[in-house]
Amino acid sequence: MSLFELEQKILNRSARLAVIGLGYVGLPVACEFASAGYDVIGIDILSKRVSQINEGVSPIQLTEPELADLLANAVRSGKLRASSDYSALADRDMILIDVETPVDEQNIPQYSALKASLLSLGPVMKPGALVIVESTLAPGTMTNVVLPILTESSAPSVGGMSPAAQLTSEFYIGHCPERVMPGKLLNNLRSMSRVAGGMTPQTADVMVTLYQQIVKADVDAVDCLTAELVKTVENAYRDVQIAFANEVALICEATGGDVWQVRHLVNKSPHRQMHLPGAGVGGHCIPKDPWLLAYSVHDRNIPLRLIPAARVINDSMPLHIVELLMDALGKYRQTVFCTVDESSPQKPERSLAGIRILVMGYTYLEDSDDTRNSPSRSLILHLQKSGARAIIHDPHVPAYQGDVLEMARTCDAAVVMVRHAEYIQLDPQLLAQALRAPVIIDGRAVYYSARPERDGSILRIIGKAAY
Ligand code: SAJ
Repeated sequence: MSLFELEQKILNRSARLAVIGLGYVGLPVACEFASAGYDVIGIDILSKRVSQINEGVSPIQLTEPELADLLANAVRSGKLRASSDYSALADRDMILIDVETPVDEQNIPQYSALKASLLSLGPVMKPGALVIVESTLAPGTMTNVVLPILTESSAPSVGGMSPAAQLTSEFYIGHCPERVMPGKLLNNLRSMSRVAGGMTPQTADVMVTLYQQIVKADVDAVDCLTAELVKTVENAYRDVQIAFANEVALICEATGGDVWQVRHLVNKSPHRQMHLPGAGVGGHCIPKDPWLLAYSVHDRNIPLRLIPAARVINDSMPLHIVELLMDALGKYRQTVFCTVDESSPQKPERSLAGIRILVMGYTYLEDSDDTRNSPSRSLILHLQKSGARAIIHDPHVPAYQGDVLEMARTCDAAVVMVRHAEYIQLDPQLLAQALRAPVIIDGRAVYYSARPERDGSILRIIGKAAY
């Protein structure tokens, strides 16, 4: 099939679509194209997820209310169905790939899911199919990984295809990186601009036509490398900006400043957008995309310093929270037990051994149920290494739901790791009174406006000097 024919099928809604990977990215995409009138098959290796979707039940709960209805209607209309069987893709004109592309401990991209989907798709896809990878990729991946694997896996077997079919068993590939955010999956999908990277300019143009059916924002036609660079750079940019804010927070703590006031006033200056300092950087995008970008030059002599350094700074913030906690608890002990280590009066007893710490927030983002790469996980490991016991509360994670004040009553101190609405509404004085040692470390400035009572409670806000 020619690209012109593909474009006509897009415009008259007769194009048959598929989405491989029905997670936070793939499922909204599949639903959106189905509700736009396309016949969509969703492929996922998790049979439970496939069954849920075919029953019209969204596996993504809570923070995406509209998605549940969109899915139910798409399935009920027969426009969307899910399967684990790749042979169902044999009649598909366009196949979108939305599988995970994480990095490992050495920050090397792990493409096993991507490669597996390409190896399964190649042999079944029909000649002239358009394959669009939406997963975030290290620049160069479309040319060096996707194209060779698809070429190899779709190569006609000697006896398997007629000579004519073998002549036309070409395919088209492109990269259109996703720009979703848990809690705003459908909103971002519909309203954020997209970059349509085609292996050829003509392919990019057809991709623009496809995405214009669901995206009410710019869809910019570029080549694959540019699309790979745009996505990884936009997130590396954010990571560096957050790291800058975090480093300024450390300076303000040490000098007696208030990073929140400094940030507010700095941002009044034109062309300044200082980001929010905090207890760390989590999620499925920001912690890994800078490493995908860096990997694109791993085999060349390009000395990357800023991008890796930003990752180190942001990944160190949970440990900094533990430092603040040790400092605050030590000072509390000084005031209550009047214990001062004579040998070093400036270094009060800082041990966390046997201490129970209430960790408030386990997701990586406020009012979301997404816990991927959560900074709280890193914090808890540090606490456990220090001999402390972490008691976790999170209103959006079923395993950690509960009455936060009741839980506080069993704990010695609290650390706020996520800016959940429930915590914003909680009176910090009630929290301090519930705790056995009224010590609160606030890693997201939730209680910035609070004034701790003069009853000895200690509220340390990241980026602000101790009272
Ligand atoms: N964070 C900070 N300070 C900030 C902003 C975020 O510490 O100023 C932390 C958050 O607490 C969180 C992490 O960084 O732990 C990531 O936060 P995020 O707001 O960037 O949320 P994500 O990871 O869902 O980011 C996604 C990204 N979108 C895509 O990759 C398509 C990001 O590029 C977007 O800017 C973001 O959504 C958004 O705001 O839409």
